[in-house]
Amino acid sequence: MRLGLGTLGEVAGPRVDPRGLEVGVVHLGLGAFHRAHQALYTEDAVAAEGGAWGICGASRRSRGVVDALAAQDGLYGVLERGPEEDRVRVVGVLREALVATQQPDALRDRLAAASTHVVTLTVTEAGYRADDAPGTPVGILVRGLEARRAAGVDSPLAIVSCDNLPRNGEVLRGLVHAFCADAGLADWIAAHADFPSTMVDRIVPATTAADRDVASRLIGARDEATVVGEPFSQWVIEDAFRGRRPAWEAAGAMLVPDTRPYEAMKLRLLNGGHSALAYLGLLRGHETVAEAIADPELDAFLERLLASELAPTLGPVPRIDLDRYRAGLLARWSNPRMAHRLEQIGIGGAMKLPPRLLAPARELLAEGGEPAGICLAVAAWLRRLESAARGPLEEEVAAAVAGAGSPAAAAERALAVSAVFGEDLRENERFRDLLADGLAKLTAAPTVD
Ligand code: CS2
Repeated sequence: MRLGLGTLGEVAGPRVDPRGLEVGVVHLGLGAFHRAHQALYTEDAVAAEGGAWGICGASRRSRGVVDALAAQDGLYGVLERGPEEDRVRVVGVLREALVATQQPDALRDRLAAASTHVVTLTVTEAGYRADDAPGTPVGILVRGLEARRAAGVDSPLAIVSCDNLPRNGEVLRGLVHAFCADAGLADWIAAHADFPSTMVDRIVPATTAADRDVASRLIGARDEATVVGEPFSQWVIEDAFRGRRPAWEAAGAMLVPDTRPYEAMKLRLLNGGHSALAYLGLLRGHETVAEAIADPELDAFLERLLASELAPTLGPVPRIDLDRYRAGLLARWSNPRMAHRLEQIGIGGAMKLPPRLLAPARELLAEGGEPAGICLAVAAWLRRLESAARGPLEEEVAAAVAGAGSPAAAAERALAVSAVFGEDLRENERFRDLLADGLAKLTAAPTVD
């Protein structure tokens, strides 16, 4: 028996009745993270306060997830993987799924529809580019907004970035603005679209065939669209909506005037810690986060990195106790039942490292501090690029470092790639020396002592 509307009543169903739930949200980037995060907040918001907030999700070009969901009437299971046991929840808020590159007009019409009030995005760090390929997330948004204007839809549209970038809403607003060919459209967008920034958090490893089997067994019907997530989840949203939106706060989201302290906390401690664990852990032969943090040397290194290099760059974070947050992170990473692969986290370092590790390094240096642990993690990334560079920027860094005769020369050459390191870090003697020390250490042996 395949999960779907036909199994409602036979298996534990979603918290809202998917039948008759109209679409009010368009989501770009139908990966596992959205389905394990914002979709649940939206479903819970509908369960608590109602509203026509079904989601139309668009994948960029992959048919796989769209077909699997179509065969299940949009229903799928979220496998919540606690340290002791698994639980499953069937989600029904996703009412439509399409492939952006194959159904561009349907997607444009959804964005233009008066019934659409919110657009959310999870398109990864690399999706925030201003190049003029119309198939990019920014191109899709502008085309939809153009159609919305042409259709005379005047209700405000909230465009909510959910990617791991500081000031993600502002960044997206700037890219959309820059992409607009005519000033009339840019003015119309400024008057009709909001771009709140958000901080999103939930660890969502890639789903395996075994995970789908477990979920199907727990659901009591075959689920080919399972996503896996840890029990923890957090969403902090800038309270900057002129129009309508789901009552996400009723689902546990925090709506705050300024998300910056939360962004810095999460990007530096969780994501920065993750990237350090990934590159150092891979060098030491580990495969998953739980394995890496069970390595006593790495665990001690991470505690030091968080406590003496990353946390000191944070100001107070309203309603959060940072010591507890840090302890919570170590517990989340240690969850032995989560197979969160270091390789997955290691992808895209050229985009990930600047906000996660380089920004705090700069601030630490400015205060006279020593980002030795950060530099060791960056050195591990450089080592990883020798075999795993992906994309033009990483290839540029790998090529710059290749053949350097000494760690000092390698550090010098890497830092010359200003698209990653800016113009300032190569001029900073302390940073350069620490990076060279890190490279020397890792060349001798992948030690983190
Ligand atoms: C990870 C994130 O892959 C990565 O770079 O650091 O995906 C991380 O798991 C999420 O941001 C957690 O919220």
